[in-house]
Amino acid sequence: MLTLYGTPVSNFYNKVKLALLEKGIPFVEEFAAPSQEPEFLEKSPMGKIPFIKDSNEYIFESGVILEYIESLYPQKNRLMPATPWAAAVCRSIITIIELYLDGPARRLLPAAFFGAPTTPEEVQNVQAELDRGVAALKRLVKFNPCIAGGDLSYADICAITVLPMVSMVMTTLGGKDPLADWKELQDYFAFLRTRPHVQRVEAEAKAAREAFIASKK
Ligand SMILES: N[C@@H](CCC(=O)N[C@@H](CS)C(=O)NCC(=O)O)C(=O)O
Repeated sequence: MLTLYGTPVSNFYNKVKLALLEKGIPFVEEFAAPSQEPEFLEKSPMGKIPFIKDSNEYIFESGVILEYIESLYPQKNRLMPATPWAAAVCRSIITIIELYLDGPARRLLPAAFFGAPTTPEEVQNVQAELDRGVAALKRLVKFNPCIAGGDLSYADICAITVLPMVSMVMTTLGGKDPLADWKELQDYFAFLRTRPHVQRVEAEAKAAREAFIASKK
């Protein structure tokens, strides 16, 4: 059976976990924190989570893991659209979310959750980058009913596991949530949150986040 390593504190871990659940692939979860220990780097060369083990081989980077499970089970609850064009749209949405929304917000994670120092200028710079990313995302999405149009895809899995962290970081630092006024997105999140697997992943993420923050105090 496949093993998923990491912790539900990580949105990229939750992205892979939700993908496995929605595809209906059995897996077990094993806690792992990022590390630069040589033994860890054998499994995940950047020292990051998540990574998976399948038949004693390790695979890292959430996007690669999603492509791997899709090619293992192409017919089972397909999450990558079948046509090259639709698949490219799905990947474009994921890329915008991860590079231009998660990327900038991630720089403020230590300040938002662990009281690391930051400056109003830094928060403002991130805000400007996020506004640009949100504007790009608005050009791509469909919400018909899913984010890329059509059925649930990896773009939805990414949106619901990654974007709420962006909002959380900005509101925690007293900045403006770049997604709060986007009503169609908030309605779409409510629609995704009717799915039992989304509910499970979000509940386990919240519990893990609260325990993690409490352990750092
Ligand atoms: N591009 C990677 C990002 C993974 C990532 O940044 N994971 C974070 C936790 S959410 C991590 O391990 N950070 C530790 C580090 O950057 O050293 C993926 O998609 O898997």
